[in-house]
Amino acid sequence: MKKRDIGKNVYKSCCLCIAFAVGFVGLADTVKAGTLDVLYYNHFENASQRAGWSTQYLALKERTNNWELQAKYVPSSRGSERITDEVNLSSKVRSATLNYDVRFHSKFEFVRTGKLHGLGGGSATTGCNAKTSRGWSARVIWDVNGVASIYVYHQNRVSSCGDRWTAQDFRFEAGKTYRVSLYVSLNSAPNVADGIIELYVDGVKIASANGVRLSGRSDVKIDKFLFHTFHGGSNSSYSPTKNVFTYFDNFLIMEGKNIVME
Ligand SMILES: [Ca+2]
Repeated sequence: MKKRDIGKNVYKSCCLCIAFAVGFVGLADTVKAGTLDVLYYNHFENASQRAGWSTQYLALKERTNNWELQAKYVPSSRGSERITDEVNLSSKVRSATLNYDVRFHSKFEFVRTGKLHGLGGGSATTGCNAKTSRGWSARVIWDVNGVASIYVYHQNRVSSCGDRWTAQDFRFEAGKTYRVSLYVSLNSAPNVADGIIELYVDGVKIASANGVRLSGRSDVKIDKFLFHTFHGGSNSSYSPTKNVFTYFDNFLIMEGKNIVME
């Protein structure tokens, strides 16, 4: 798995850092201000932001004067071909919010479980790997009929392949665009189960996980953007019937609880 240098995409806080109330703000205002703790930002509107994102399964597309990232999900024997990348954040923090837009193409097939991007720390455990104090991850998943969940590899997990907290009153739908926000607050100490993860869609909290022991070490914090999206899965029951697509835009990761609308 390659590491991407976020380089020019980082708009880091300056010494004029102002107190920023938890709440809802506009993306443009946030980034232009340049005074907030932005850990990662990419809206794909300039060449440096688009550089490196074209891969076998990812392509930059211009649509109505806006650039966005198209993900192509190619059926495989265990869901769809894995689209995974890790971006190191500009600093290690104890709480952060990942915000992004996702549009499911009108012909998208949810099938069974599939992954959407999240945050991680240390070795960022995923993929049914063994528990380790050195790593954790929190991502979003879709399930049958677009049911949405928070999906977490934490220190006290019951399932070796990650635990989930499922939204009760929300489903993703093909053909629609959503603003996803995933807030993570680490446990206060390695042996204390008081971490929090909250999932918002279009600014509305749809699922939350409380009392989670995410990190098992004081030096393992939030330091990675996990760009993960694929169907599956361990067998072809997770696989779409054909190539299907989503579109991503306006990635913004900020320190603290910042549910930022596009
Ligand atoms: Ca864009």
